[in-house]
Amino acid sequence: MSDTIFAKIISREIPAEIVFEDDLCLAFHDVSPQAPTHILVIPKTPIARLADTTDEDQALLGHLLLKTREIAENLGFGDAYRVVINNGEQAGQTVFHLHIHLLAGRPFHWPPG
Ligand code: DGP
Repeated sequence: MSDTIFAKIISREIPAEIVFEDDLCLAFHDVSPQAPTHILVIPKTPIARLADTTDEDQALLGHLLLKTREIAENLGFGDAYRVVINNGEQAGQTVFHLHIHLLAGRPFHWPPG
């Protein structure tokens, strides 16, 4: 867990285009964007999946969502954006460090597929 690609981004072992950072989280552009704007918001603490969180993570999870909202607003997408968490391999998760996808800048459809 501690040597995922995202842990290396947190420790600056590999570069990323960072848009926000505080004590609890880091946000940076996705290297393989699925929309004109595609940001990943991650906790600095190494949690592999949403499924691994507990009631003790309530404040952290709230913080991540509120920062996601703030980042969307700061980028000018306050009215239309999509927030996604892939949990587990079968749901499309490829990096096992919890992350929120913030996607914006194009229309989104439902169901997401
Ligand atoms: P997921 O499939 O939900 O686990 O999303 C992982 C995302 O991480 C995927 O959209 C691509 C992105 N990603 C993978 N490796 C890197 C990297 O080295 N740098 C950045 N910025 N994003 C990465």
